[in-house]
Formats: sequence, C-alpha cells, structure tokens
Amino acid sequence: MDIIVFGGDGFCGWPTALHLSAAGHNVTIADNLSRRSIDKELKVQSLTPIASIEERVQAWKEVTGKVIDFALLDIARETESLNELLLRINPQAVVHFAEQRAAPYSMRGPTQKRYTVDNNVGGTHNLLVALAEHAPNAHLVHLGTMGVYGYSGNGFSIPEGYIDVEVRDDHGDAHVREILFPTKPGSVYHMTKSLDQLMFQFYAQNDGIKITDLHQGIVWDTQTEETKLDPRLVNRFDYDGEYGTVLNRFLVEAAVGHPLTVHGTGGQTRAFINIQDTVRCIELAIKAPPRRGDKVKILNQIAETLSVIDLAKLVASRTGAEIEFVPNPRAEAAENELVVSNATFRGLGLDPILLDSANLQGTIALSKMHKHRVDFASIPAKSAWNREREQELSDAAQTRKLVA
Ligand code: NAD
Ligand code: USQ
Repeated sequence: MDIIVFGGDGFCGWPTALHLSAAGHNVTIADNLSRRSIDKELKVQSLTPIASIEERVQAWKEVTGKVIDFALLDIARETESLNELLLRINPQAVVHFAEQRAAPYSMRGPTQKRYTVDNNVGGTHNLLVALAEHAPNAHLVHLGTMGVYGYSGNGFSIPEGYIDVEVRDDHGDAHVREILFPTKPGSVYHMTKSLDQLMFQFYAQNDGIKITDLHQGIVWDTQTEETKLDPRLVNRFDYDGEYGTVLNRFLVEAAVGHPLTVHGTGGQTRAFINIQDTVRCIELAIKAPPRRGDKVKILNQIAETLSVIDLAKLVASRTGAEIEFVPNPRAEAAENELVVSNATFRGLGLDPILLDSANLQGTIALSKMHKHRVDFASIPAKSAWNREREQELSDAAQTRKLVA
C-alpha cells in the first residue's frame, strides 16, 4: 500500500513508519517537526540522542535498502501542501499521529491551551476536508486516547467506542439508541481528542470516509525491532515533567537515583501498551478497514490496566528506587477503577506484551546507558491544572524550602 504517516517523526509515528516500511508498504512521513521545536521551547531533550529526520530516513535506506520519503508539512496551517501531498501519493491508508499529545503541556497556560486546540482540532479537520476532496477512498487510522472516556469506574468494562442507551418517550415507551460513549476529558489535550471523535462521526456519515479511531492507552518502552537496527534509528524517549509519561518517567528516575514521583496516593488506574504492540496494532488496523459508509470503527488499543502505585512498586522492586508521594498537579480523581475491553485487537490476533519486571529490563538498560543526558531540573511536573492545584504545588515547595 501507499501510506502517509502524519506525525511520523514522533514517538509512536517513527517506529510505525519503520514497521510499515519493513512490512513492504511505500511510506511517506509528513511532519512539521513541532515536537522537536517544543523540546527547545521547554529546554529539554529526549533521553535518547535522536538523529535528524533526514539522517533517520537515510539510515533506514542504508540498513534495509527501503525508501521512506519525508514531507515537511503543517497540517493545521498548510492546506494547499496537504492537498498536493494527497494528490501526489494517492494513498490507500493514512495514519494520523500529528497532534500535540501531552496533557501537562496542554494545561501549561493560555498559549499552550489555544495552541493545542488550534493544532489538534484544526489539523484533524483539515485532514478530513482534504481526504473528502482528494482521497475519498483512503482509510484514515487515527490515534485517539483512552482518556476520552474519562477514568471513572463504571462497574462495567468500557466498550469500544459505542454504548446502547434506553430513552423513554412521552408515553413511557423505551427506545434503544447507539451513541458514542459519553466523553469526560481530563485535560485540554484529552478534550481535543473528544472533539476529533465528533468530526470523524460527521465525515464518515456525510462523505463516506473510512475511519478507524484507536483509543490508545499510555505507551511504555521506546525501542522496537526496527529502531534497534541502527543507533541512528533510535526512537525518542521523553522523561520530563511535561511530555514524559508515567512508567517511562519512573524508569529514568530509577536509573538516575531520583525518587519515583507518584502524584497523590497513586490510586489512579490507567491503561498501558508497549510501543512494539502500538506498531503491531496499527498494522492490524490498516489491514481491517471499515467499508465506505460504515460508522467510525473504534478500537481500544490497550494491553492491561494498572494503578500508578502498583507501577511504582513494580519499578521499585526491580531497581531498589525510593517512592515519593508528591502533590498532584492535576485535577483528577485520587483513585479510580478502570476495566476496558480490547476484544477487537485480541480477535485480530494481538497477544500483548504485559508489564512484568522481565519486560522492563530493556528500558532500564537504555535509561542507564543515557543517564548522563538527564537534566534533574526537568523531572518535576510543573503544569498545574487550575489555581487550587497551583497553590498546593507552591505551598509544598515553600514547605520543602523551610525544611531544608
Ligand atoms: P509525539 O509528540 O512524539 O509525535 C507527534 C508528531 O506529530 C510529532 O513529530 C510532531 O512534530 C507532529 N505534529 C504535531 N502537530 C503537527 C502538525 N500540525 N502538522 C504536522 N505534524 C505535526 O507524540 P506521540 O507520543 O508519538 O503520539 C502520537 C499520537 O498518539 C498522538 O496523537 C497522541 O495523542 C496519541 N497517543 C500517544 C500516547 C503516548 O503514550 N505517547 C498514548 C495514547 C495516544
Ligand atoms: N503520574 C504520576 N507521576 C508522574 C507522572 C504521571 O503519578 O511522574 C500520573 C498522572 O497524575 C496520571 C497518570 O500518572 O494520573 C498518567 O499520566 P501520564 O502522563 O503517564 O499519561 P497522560 O497524561 O494520561 O497522557 C499519556 C499520553 C497521551 C495519551 C494518554 C493515554 O501523553 O498522549 O493520550 O497517555 S490515556 O492516559 O490512556 O488517556
């Protein structure tokens, strides 16, 4: 297939582009490199030394003989170039990773809130408009998030995207309707993914676009079979307080002797998936498109659910790291249950990598190898969700100063 990977220079996009190329597809990456610019803005860097996109695709050609093209393109702004790219490639599938993906960055302040909404909602809508006009038969595979569902325990397993509701009319008669599972986003970033869902529903129904929306959990680990082939292919690894996700942060913290930063009590339960399974799932999703005119196909892309404190204990038991309970900068439930169905991917053949201490070995070794690149000042999470949380963070900092 001819496939465009939007956001193909990022953490999930780069290994996906390699995986699809290795499987024999003709891959073009389109990316505006904004993730690299945000590193500069935040004065942080990936734990792993990532090569430029030009070096990356050159290395892939040298190692495998396969060609990945690169287009520098901002899908939120450059609509003409987006149209031209679709007309030139005429893709059978497009994978859409090209959004600002960090919840803490999206809550950092008014500028980042506006940027996240403009970039994510504007970019997704531009892509849908362009597909409807220029590539109406292409299958759009979008990376969404578990966070659109919210994380409240429902007493039942979260289904894949849709739920049946029973509504009573004026005569008391019951009518059953299928609706999107009600969204309950916990950050501006997660809100943009909820808004994406409505746009997908509209363009599937109005223009017959074939859309798969993958509601993915938190991705852990960093390397895949393909990124391990050459040091220049290494994937990015974020550990800082804005972009680092919980398990990858804990592993780096353990490697450098920093206590594991558990927010609040650590009773937050979240869904997880290994990066190797992310790329496998995307390939499986591409192979099983909905038909033109079908409703949006929504799949939960997760392997398992775990609480933050259980993760911390797992990492501590493997590394001897200390656990520190720090004030939570986020407005989120202190504790929640989360049960999620991943029946479709299981049915498509996914046998996911699960978290156990043996599976953490590779990431622990990688963290130790690059620990000289870690900047301790960028580890604490600083973006507070609201004024109350900001006050709590500042009170805690004041207390620490007094104690010291
Ligand atoms: P990332 O920030 O590493 O990658 C996103 C890529 O998109 C970057 O290379 C960035 O430069 C590019 N991009 C952003 N806006 C763009 C625009 N307007 N035009 C062109 N390119 C643009 O993020 P990631 O971790 O690879 O996540 C990819 C997708 O997967 C995101 O949409 C995210 O919401 C979703 N996701 C990620 C995780 C995770 O744990 N990392 C979990 C669930 C879902
Ligand atoms: N947390 C800690 N300590 C830390 C970092 C985080 O206790 O040092 C806690 C947070 O408070 C939160 C949980 O861990 O309760 C998860 O935080 P996270 O940063 O790992 O994940 P999140 O903000 O939810 O976002 C990540 C990705 C996002 C994706 C989402 C999937 O950045 O792109 O959409 O995971 S999900 O969480 O399933 O919605």
